[in-house]
Amino acid sequence: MLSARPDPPEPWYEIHCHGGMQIVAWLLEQIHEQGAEVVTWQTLYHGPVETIRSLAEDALTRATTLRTANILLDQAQGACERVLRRVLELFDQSRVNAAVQALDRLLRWTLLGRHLTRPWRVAVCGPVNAGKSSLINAIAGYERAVVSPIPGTTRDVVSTHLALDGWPVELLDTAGRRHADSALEAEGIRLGEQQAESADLVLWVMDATGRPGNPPGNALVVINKIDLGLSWDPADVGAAQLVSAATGAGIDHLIEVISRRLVSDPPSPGDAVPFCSSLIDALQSARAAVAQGRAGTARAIVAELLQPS
Ligand SMILES: Nc1nc2c(ncn2[C@@H]2O[C@H](COP(=O)(O)OP(=O)(O)O)[C@@H](O)[C@H]2O)c(=O)[nH]1
Ligand SMILES: [Mg+2]
Repeated sequence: MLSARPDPPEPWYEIHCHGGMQIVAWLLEQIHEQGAEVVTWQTLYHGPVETIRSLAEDALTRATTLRTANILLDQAQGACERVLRRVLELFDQSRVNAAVQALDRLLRWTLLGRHLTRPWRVAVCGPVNAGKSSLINAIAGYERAVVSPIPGTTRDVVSTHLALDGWPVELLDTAGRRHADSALEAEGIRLGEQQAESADLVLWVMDATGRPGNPPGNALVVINKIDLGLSWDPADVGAAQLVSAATGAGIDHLIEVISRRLVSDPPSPGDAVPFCSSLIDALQSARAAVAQGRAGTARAIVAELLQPS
């Protein structure tokens, strides 16, 4: 389908086609052979120069939830850029303390900023048969992980992508820890432990009808199968979420708790949020420079960020 808007100042033609990437590539080739220059959407949309706003627009196209898209849209409309200009002004007025405060306000959202286009990784760990795979299915609301009454079925790390309270999350289903009968299973357990170490949050699932164990210190403890009744005192493991993957009891609340563990202090509409790792790294270097008494270096870092490249 061709849609044309041939009037000045610039004639505009849109081609909409079916057939996948190959057809698009072929069409571009044909048009290029006719003398047209092929450019990316970024160049077409905001020119070849990269600014903080154009970086945010770019990130916006990679947002997977409405909540993260809204935050990125604020940055594309200049929220972050405005604060950085203000920081630069404060440095120029030698108001270093005020500049630091503004930097610290931005850096409150370091973790969130790194997870606007990349999901938070939440590892679901715990003993075999506690109901880890069932819990993931209950949270996701669909059958994704393998659930079976035979202990140790989840041999590989299976991941499920979903939005929890508007945050993009990758739930990692790990093999339970127990004595491994086969090399394959041992590999599954090893993979699971590796995932748990690098995860942003560990959910430690325990069986309400089993024996209380020793959940790792910073994990979010979930006691599952409460539909069968509790055979031990949940106070034995400290704060815990009581759920039933089978009936869905407690799942809504668990999702809220996970969301608050990931983002305890979500930004308000219009807030400046540093939205990508390169920006966050630069701001952290600037902050570290001021801490070492090098305000000039910090100023230069911020100025560099505001310089179109
Ligand atoms: N009654 C009851 N059974 C459950 C619940 N969650 C899991 N199960 C059962 O417990 C067994 C082990 O579950 P699974 O999710 O495979 O455990 P995993 O090894 O931790 O992944 C299966 O038979 C499930 O149907 C629950 O909330 N209530
Ligand atoms: Mg499993």
